[in-house]
Amino acid sequence: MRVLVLGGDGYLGWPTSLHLSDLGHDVAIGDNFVRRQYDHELGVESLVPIETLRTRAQVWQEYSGQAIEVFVVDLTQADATYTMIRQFQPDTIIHFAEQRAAPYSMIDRQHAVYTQFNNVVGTLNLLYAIQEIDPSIHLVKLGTMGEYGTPNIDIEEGWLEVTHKGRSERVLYPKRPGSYYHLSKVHDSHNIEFACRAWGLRATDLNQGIVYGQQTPQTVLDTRLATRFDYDAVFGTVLNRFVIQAVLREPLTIYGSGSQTRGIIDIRDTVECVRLSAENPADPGEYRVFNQMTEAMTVADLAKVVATTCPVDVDIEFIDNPRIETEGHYYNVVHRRLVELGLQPHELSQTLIESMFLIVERHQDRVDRAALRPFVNWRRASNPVQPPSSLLLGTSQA
Ligand code: NAD
Ligand code: USQ
Repeated sequence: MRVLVLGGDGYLGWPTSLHLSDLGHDVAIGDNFVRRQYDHELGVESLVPIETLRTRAQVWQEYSGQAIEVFVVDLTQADATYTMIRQFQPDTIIHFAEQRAAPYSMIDRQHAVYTQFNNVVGTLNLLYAIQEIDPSIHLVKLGTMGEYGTPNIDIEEGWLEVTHKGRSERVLYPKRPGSYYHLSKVHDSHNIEFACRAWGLRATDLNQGIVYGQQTPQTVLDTRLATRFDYDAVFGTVLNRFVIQAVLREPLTIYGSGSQTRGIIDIRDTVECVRLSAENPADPGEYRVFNQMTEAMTVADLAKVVATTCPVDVDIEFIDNPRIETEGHYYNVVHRRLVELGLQPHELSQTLIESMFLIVERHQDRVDRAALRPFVNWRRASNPVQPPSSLLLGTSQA
């Protein structure tokens, strides 16, 4: 297949591109590098150093003999998006290219507007480009489990059979997301479903849980093939942060009571789920949703697994929850369809956490500890971005 991976310079897009290229698919990447720009804005960096996309693609070609073409394109620019698709002529487009941090979207009005503009307009341009250039292209779109929120009923895969006053209907599962970022994904889902209904497009919406881990069989071939690993309180996700905090002997920061339950997934399963979705496309006119998670755990349990795996004592700090989210809730998610397609899930193991400890130990001197502390409070309309501690006037670093 000819596969265009949008957002292929990011945490998940890069290893997915390598996985698909390794299997012989003809892969191209589209990205505008804005993720690297957020790091400059926030004064942080990936814990693991990452190469430029051009270097990454070059190194991969040396190892595999497979070329990965690179398009520097902002999806909110329709002309450039259309040109990229006309030039590459993909069979499948995998769309990772969005602003993906809930705290970033909750910094203030400007960041909320940016997030929704970037994500919703980018996806809408893409839908129009597919319709006008080649409606047979299969769109595989990264959504999120957070679209559903934490309802007091089972979470189905995208759709719900409802009987109301004696009449029945199949409806999109009701959504109650918890940030302006998560809301952008809900808006995308509605736009994609409508495009399938109106124009006969084919799409798979992958409602993915929180990803953990940093290595895949391809990214470990050479340090220059590494993917990013975020630890800061804006882009770092919970399990990755707990692992980094444990190695640095910093307390694991549980927000609220830690009784919130989330779906999680190993990065090696992410790339495999995307492959399975791409190689088994939706039918023309079909909008299908897969819940892309392999197990559910509370935040407190995630902290416990990390603390018990760590060879030294680890402190746990309960922080007043800066987010608005339900704790101690019901959570039962159906996630069958990817397993039916052949997914063999990796469950969270102490071995994996130990391997993450080793990665962190290697790069721990790159951490700015101040960046671990959360500063985005959902209850405030404005949360000023602090300069990193190393740039504060009057401070010096050893
Ligand atoms: P990431 O920020 O590392 O990667 C996203 C990439 O998209 C970046 O390289 C960025 O430069 C690019 N991008 C953003 N806006 C763009 C635009 N307008 N035009 C072109 N490129 C643009 O994020 P990630 O962690 O790899 O996540 C990828 C996708 O998976 C996102 O859509 C995210 O919402 C979803 N997701 C991630 C997780 C997770 O735990 N990381 C969980 C569930 C869903
Ligand atoms: N949390 C802590 N301590 C921390 C960080 C987070 O207790 O130091 C808690 C949060 O309060 C939340 C949970 O851990 O209850 C998850 O937070 P997170 O930052 O790991 O994940 P989230 O903001 O939901 O976003 C991440 C990705 C996003 C993706 C989403 C999947 O950044 O792109 O969409 O996971 S899901 O959560 O299923 O919506």
